[in-house]
Amino acid sequence: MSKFLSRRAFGKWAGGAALASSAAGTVGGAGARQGLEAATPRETYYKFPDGFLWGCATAAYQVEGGAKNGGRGPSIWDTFSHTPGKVHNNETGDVSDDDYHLYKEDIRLLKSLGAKVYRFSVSWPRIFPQGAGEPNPQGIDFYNRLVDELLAKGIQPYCTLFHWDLPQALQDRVGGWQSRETAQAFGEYAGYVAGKLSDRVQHFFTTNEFSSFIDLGYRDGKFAPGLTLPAAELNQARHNAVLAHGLGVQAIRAKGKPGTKVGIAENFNIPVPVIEAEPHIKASVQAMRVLNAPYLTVIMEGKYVEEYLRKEGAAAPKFTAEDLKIISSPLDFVGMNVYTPTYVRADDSAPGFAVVRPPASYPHMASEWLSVGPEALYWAPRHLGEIWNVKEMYVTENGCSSADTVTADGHVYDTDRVMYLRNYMIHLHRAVTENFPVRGYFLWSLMDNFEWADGYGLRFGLYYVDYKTEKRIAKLSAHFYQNVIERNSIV
Ligand code: PNW
Repeated sequence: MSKFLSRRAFGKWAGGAALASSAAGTVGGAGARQGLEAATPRETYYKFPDGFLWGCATAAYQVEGGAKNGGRGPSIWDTFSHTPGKVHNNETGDVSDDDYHLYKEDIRLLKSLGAKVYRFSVSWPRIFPQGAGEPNPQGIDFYNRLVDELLAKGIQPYCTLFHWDLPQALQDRVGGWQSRETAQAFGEYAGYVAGKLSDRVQHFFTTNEFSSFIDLGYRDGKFAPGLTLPAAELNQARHNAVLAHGLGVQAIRAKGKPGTKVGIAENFNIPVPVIEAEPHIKASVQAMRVLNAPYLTVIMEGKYVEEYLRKEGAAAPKFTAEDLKIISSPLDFVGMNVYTPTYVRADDSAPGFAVVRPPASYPHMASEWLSVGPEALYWAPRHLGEIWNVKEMYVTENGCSSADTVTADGHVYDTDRVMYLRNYMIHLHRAVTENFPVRGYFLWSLMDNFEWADGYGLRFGLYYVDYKTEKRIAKLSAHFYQNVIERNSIV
């Protein structure tokens, strides 16, 4: 290995302290810090406000492994991934990153990035192996240990309650999200976890990305439980999911310590005006409300927009006024998962906008769906602020897949991910500069993990994971992000 490419020299060249590089590695000490002087970057105009909360996000089924450990029951993703032909190479989350056992090492990786916050999710079937009824004390114990370790390292925990791993028992007993009973069970589970963790966790997210677990799971059959329901049943499942969110909000407020904050993590459609001119901006505002009608709009407005009800006709969801009140329970903050833009233009015919499909030449990252549109990270907070007057926001996910390879010198030079992140962050900076109240940013993801139907074939991590050895290797993007956090500025 040449001197230039030794780990330490790489850290120097990257302009920050050496990063912890494997489960067994060491975090750079004072000596490695000298690298900072060796490569002081120029000041930029992209400074973030003091106290901006930089961090990373993961989700239980994607990183934990330990599928049979600690009394965990099966989830619909265990069943789905063990069904041949559903996931790339028939891969499963049985072991994954083994974070269930290696969480202390993974928190060390976070610490060496300088992360202030960490967004993790709780596995519902660890807490209630049967979906409801008797809690499994070993389940909450794992999250107690995780939270304590984060706090000991000075990292604030942000907890997501549902990131798609529905207990299989609920799918079997009542048809999962097709039943209101699942919404009730979610409320009880959310209240239970808030009761146990809110002495140390101040921020909870109810659910993550409705359209992913409902539309992909119950309409397209691409995600667990792999169903392809007709429109009326699909819309009812959507309704049950937003109802679950509302019941969760109420339960967290009832059972959490006073001062506990609750919000949501949602990948709403992000309408970006094709060009930034008034008619298209107006169209993008209308599109934001209409395209997100079944989920975020009803949560923020307490009613389904007319365009949605009219379009669905007889297939529209059945609901009561009381349901709408629960669904629109006030939130303390809104989290946005930002990946791709939806380009829209003004259009004279109703509903006043048209979606502009990208041409075949439009660039995307390793995931085909992940078209590159950095402006999405400006328009998401702007729409939330201008349309619904949201007073506290987080970027709960942003990141990308890349065809990462470990080169002969032992490094991963993911220059495309660095390009992607830098450009998105510049647009986030614009939003913050215009005073949209974005308080923090969670990069997806801390490390490579089980990418749902794409299995281990697509990598989103700042750390490369060798799944044979569970070794973690800091990618170039990890050095980039460490630098951003250290300087609180895009570098
Ligand atoms: C999110 N799309 O999923 C999830 O919250 C993560 O669990 C996941 O690993 C990450 O993004 C990367 O995929 C998405 O098709 C899945 O637009 C699909 C889409 C967007 C987000």
